[in-house]
Amino acid sequence: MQITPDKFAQAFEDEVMRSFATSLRSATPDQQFVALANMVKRYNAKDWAATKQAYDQPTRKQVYYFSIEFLPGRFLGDYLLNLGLLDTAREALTQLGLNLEDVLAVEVDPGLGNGGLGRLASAFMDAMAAVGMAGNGNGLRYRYGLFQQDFVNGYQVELPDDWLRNGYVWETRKENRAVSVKFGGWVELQPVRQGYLQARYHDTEDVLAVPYDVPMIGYRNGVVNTLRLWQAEVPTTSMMTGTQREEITDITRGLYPDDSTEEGRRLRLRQEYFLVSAGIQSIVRNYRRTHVDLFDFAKHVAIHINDTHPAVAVAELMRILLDDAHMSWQQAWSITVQTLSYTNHTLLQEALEKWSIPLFASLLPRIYQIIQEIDRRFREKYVPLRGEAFVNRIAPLGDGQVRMAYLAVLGSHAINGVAKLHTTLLESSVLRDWYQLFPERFSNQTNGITPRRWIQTADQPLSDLLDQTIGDAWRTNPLALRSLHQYQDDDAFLTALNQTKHANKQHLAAMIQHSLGLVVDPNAIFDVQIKRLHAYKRQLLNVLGLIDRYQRLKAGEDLGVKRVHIFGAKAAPGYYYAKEIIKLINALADQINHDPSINQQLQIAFLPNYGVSMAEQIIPAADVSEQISLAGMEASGTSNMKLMAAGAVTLATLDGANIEIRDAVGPDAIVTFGLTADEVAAHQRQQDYDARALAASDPVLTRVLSALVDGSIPGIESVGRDIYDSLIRYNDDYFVLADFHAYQAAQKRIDLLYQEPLNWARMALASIAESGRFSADFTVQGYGNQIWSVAPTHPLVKD
Ligand code: 26V
Repeated sequence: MQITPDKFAQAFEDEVMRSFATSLRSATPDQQFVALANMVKRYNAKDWAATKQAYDQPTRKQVYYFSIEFLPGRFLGDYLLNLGLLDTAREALTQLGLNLEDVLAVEVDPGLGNGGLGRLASAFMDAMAAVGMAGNGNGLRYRYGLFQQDFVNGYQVELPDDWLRNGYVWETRKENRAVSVKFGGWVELQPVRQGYLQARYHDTEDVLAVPYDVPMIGYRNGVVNTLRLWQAEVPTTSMMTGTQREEITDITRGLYPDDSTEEGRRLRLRQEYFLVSAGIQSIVRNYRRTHVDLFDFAKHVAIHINDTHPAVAVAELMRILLDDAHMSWQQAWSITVQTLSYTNHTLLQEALEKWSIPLFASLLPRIYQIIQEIDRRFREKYVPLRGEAFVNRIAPLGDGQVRMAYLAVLGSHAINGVAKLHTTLLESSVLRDWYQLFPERFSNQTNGITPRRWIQTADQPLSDLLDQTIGDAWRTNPLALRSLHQYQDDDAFLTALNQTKHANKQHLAAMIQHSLGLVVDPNAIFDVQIKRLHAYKRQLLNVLGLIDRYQRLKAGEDLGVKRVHIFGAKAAPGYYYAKEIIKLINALADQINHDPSINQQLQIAFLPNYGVSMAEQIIPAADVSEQISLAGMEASGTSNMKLMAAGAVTLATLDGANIEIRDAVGPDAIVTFGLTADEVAAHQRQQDYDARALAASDPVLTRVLSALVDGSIPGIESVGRDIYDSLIRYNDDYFVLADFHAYQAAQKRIDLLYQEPLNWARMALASIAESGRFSADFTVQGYGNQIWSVAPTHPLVKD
């Protein structure tokens, strides 16, 4: 897109007048934002139409990425970047006496996901557009996103995320593309001809699925893909009453309903089937516009199942091929398996979805019939080969439940994990039997992040320094960042790198002061742990380290450096223990931040309502990236990659993608510590871990742990006791105490390293230089090659 800043400024003024009948001077920031967004939409429209037309070529293969979560973040800044207009817009607004960043900050951040899984889905959307892959997203348009987090007296409180209150400027409602999704009722199978049955559905509840399309603009390549978000509505002809209507609109009312009740679980399953059925019907309908039959469907369509939430796709595609296209079971099954692929995102047993058969069968009777037949044929084929016990362990139906992960594996030609270690563990534990059965279906696709959002848009000072130092090739191919290595002994560059970090820290310091009223020193180490609050991620290890540090400072020890520990984390509303950790962090922060005796050598900033937009402010300012999950528990992590790209030094256990980060930067540019996944597994197998004995024999741990229960931290009477009990009485499930000393020793190394600014900058340089391989552009190309058989039109070349 070519336009001068002057012209852009003029167009902006005109747009404000046209949209709001007001002059720029009297326009509100919200109006300024919408006007800019309207300009972007206009600039983008032709490319979007052209891309759709190109994808309609009957020989072009398309990918459909199904995900119950997307966390796109704000779009305007990235759209401007991708259109090549970011600098132009910034200059134009400056001419007009405005600040572009202020206008960008007006945009709502759609919280249509929980964390890493949803953010990954959005990174893939960005990356597929960037490399020119025909990638379509399918998700849900939740009326309310992930709750807004506030702290009251240190406790998390959840407020509704009314993100659509003022409308959403990027979406287009496509009512003419609506489809009908059927729930409940009963099925009649009528024989029509030899061996074929016609399914007739009776007394179903029909839900109208209306798509809202959001453009996904490729990086300066004219490609515009589509993220399609489905909304549940009452059919216009329906005679339904109030509560029935609400049952329908409830389907897309909110992200992840409370699944501790039967009603909540039923709603969740309704969401999953709604997404899958709407999405696949729409794909098939579109496909039929350019193909006479569905026999070559798998040649032209790849459907990806992001975690098990859309795994019912296996049965839904079968249903359409059998009942609507009247294919034989064999034909339908072969097409289904060739079309579908599945990514696993966690090894945690409690997160593997299973549905009780009565619930499933009553809600989705035809789908359940099909799963029964899938199960029957699976058993018929494999019991003779592998024996009853083996097949019982892994069949889609078992223990009175529908096992979604097993259905997904059986119905997909490709299954992948999200980091090397994770894939290995999948193959050797959670999906071991399946790996034995279908080894050729498994592959690893290590996660990635989008350097456009995290470096180019969010980290202006670093981007400028990179341009000045190595040119701007890194903006299209992040592997070009490797040329930074030649500056590793260039003191001028290393100093400049430290200066950009300092500038970003000043920025974050201002934000922290604004948000928490806490004044922090940009010369302190900014140590960052930002991710969902979960016991396995071990925010508690960080906290115990802080208690130890605080106690040492109070005892007059000189630790050589000032530190600010920054946290961002939401806890699931029903996850009581995680909420207790939040309270503990806030109580400790209160205590430490208000203790003049330690002279602000240590401060804690727990920023409420962590999300994508907040991450954009925190990450560029991070010195230390805390990636301290219990080894073997974090499938990959992606904040580790973002923080690495921002030049933070990674402090990590050998878990998830941390291992690949260590391999990338080399052992001297990362600080690792703690038990390995194998060691953890050995302790679990041998049941030889005794947290109580460990703590009792260790004076430091004894001193740290007593702070939880001796009243020295005000306000944690019951919370401190519960957390203490989780460690001592219930034997510390996540080996926090086992890794404590290794963690503190690692932090001590960080303290020493940080006191040598040029050496520190050298580590930061190595992180940035090697971060390119974690670009999601490479990740989606890996999926394209090994899973979807789809080639990019703007491939990114490795090495
Ligand atoms: C879900 C649940 C739900 C119920 C209770 C506990 C629990 C624990 C974990 C999960 C994780 C669901 C899947 C997920 O979000 N996995 C994340 O996916 C990221 C992208 O692949 C990856 O970087 C993270 O390591 C992984 O945790």
